[in-house]
Amino acid sequence: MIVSASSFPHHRATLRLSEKFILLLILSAFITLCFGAFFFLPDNSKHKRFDFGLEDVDHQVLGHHSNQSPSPSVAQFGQESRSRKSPGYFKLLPLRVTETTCFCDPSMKHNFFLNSSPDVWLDANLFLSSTGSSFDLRAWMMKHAWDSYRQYGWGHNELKPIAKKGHSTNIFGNSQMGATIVDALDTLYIMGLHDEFKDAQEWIEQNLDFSVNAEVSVFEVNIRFIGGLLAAYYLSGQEVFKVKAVQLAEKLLPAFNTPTGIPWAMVNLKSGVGRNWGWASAGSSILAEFGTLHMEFVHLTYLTGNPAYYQKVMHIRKLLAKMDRPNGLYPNYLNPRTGRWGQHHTSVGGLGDSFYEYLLKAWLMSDKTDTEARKTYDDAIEAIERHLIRKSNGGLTFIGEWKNGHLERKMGHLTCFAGGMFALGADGSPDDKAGHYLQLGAEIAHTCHESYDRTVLKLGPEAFKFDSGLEAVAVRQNEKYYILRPEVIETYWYMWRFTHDPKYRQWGWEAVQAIDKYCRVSGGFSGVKDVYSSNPTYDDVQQSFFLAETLKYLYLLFSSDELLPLENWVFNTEAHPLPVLHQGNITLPGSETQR
Ligand code: DMJ
Repeated sequence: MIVSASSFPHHRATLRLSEKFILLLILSAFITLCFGAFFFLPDNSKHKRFDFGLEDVDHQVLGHHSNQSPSPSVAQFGQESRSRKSPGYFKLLPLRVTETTCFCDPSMKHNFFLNSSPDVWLDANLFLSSTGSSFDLRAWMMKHAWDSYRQYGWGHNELKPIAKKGHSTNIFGNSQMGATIVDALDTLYIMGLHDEFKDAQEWIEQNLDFSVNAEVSVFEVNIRFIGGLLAAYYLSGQEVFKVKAVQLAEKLLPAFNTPTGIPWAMVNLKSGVGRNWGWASAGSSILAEFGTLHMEFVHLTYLTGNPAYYQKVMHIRKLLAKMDRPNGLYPNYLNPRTGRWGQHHTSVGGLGDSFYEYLLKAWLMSDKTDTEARKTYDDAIEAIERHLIRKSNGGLTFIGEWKNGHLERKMGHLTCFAGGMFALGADGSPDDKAGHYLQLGAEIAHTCHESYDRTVLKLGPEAFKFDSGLEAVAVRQNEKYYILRPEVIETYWYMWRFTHDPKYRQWGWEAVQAIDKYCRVSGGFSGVKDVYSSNPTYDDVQQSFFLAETLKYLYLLFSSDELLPLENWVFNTEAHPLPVLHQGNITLPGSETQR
């Protein structure tokens, strides 16, 4: 039945004055209500997924004010810092989450910067008594590294601080992709170096172009560029970083076009042609390279809704799960054509390291829902403990390498990250072994500190032995160098977060002093060729990871735990923080719940 207006008995075209008045009243009440809701209702809590930990942060700058009251001893350091909250600390306003893929309320970013002007974290003065001078990590180290690169190497991948010109290596192909700019972005942001951050963003907007004929390392470009851009995006909310990360990821995808889906080590960004390193066993891909894509690729799928990234890394995981593992260990080499292992070498240092790290972090990043990753990590660590971890005669715990059917009693600087990994993985470990793994982390931290302490420069060598009476010292000349690597400081920081034992800050401070004394030059910071020589020569490279990792971990080591809390952030292997995906298991296309 059709009902027309005329069929209503009292229909009329106009309203009486009193009716109009009542309508007006209702309308104005409604408008007042809307305004009230807009201004006074609490923030969009139902959409809030990430706590950025940037509220009430005690930002640190080492030293700077030498006119403070007498410093307590280093031993009091940890306890003090845990409880300290004073009006003297500047606050960072929270970066709020919006309902879609921008994780920060853009209107807050300005406030973030305004509130993060340099100030002093009083605890830092604890160190001044030993030096008698003031010290500012941001101004003295990060700014010096950045400004030098800005002046002499801008746009190049890295810097030659002695020659004072740009530098690059084959991992970035032959192209100037500003690796240092991208790698340093989030450190600049976290330290509140806003002019430098804006400068970097501008360069990225105008110059960062991936349509270049360059053959790059898939792994390096993933951890430094995609990881760096994603972290910068999550922290600042600036779309450009996400857009660039996705553009680059698209260029990496052809690397996965192999018979097995295990990616090539290198890919030409223009042609998409991939290949492996000439030095790798029988044309193999490297465990630590194809096994260190997971975090970034899951985030790419999360941000874009494109399942391809997620599927690529899950395919790698599934393939590895089906393979036999000698003694439960993962060899470092896997042939992407045949799907067979190459040489049965196993390492928790170079070639293997971050594969294990990413299993643990996949679990953490999924808000502990990716139990498959956790189980794989636990099984791998159990095998590593059984076959690779030993105690030296002098009582130092070390992680050796499995080579040619026996254990090589040698540990790399790279392996030192594992102390932090064990501590990070302690909570959630099977059979209630949390205490055991925290202890193992502490023992590795101790060993790695010894490797620094037993040198002339108090900087760690690239590799050190536990053989024939030698403990934690390098033997071969070509293992005596220090190239500004972060792993030992990374472990100090994790251990500090989990134990608050002041010795970790003390050890970090020793590293700061040594780097400052022996690596600082007028054109930036350089690696040194022999940490056992009192008169070392420089390698003349300021690595991009020095800004991305070494200085960031040092900064965090002397900062409050509330700055980037580990409950909410997971650091990729290049120290780029990515948020925990609290709903990751539900929202990821291709995850169990969606199939
Ligand atoms: C960094 O690029 C990363 O930490 C990587 O996982 C291993 N090596 C360097 C720093 O030493």
